[in-house]
Amino acid sequence: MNVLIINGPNLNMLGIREPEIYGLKSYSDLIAFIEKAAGSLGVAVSFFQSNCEGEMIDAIQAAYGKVDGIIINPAAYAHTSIAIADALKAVGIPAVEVHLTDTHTREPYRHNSFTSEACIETIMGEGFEGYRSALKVLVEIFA
Ligand code: DHK
Repeated sequence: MNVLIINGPNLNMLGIREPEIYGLKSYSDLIAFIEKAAGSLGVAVSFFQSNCEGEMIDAIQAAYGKVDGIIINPAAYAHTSIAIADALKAVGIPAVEVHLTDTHTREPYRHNSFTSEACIETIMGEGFEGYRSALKVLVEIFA
């Protein structure tokens, strides 16, 4: 099973950005965490990170016919991007949305997620562990 992990804007700044909210661990630490979690679940993972909405859409479209599942943290684009939601619907690849923080307990403008409407499940507030939970959701689907 092949899963593409897409991380959106500012997640490359983990460890530097607002550590009181996002923690002290870096984006590289996140990649290492996911690689280890995926390895123990027998899942092959590839990674894409971008600060640009269009590049994220291109990555979703390029995944068509190539991966079994997508795990996406659209970051702030979750709250604004109907275009990313449409791309996820267009390819029809089972996708799980992850947020490191619980966006429902943060500012009101973070409460809605357009992209989660295109995902089979949304996991939030679990930090890095949320990506392991998302991998498990996809493993269950393909079991
Ligand atoms: C990450 C971001 O960058 C924010 O814009 C979202 C999300 C929350 C997260 O919790 O991973 O609102």
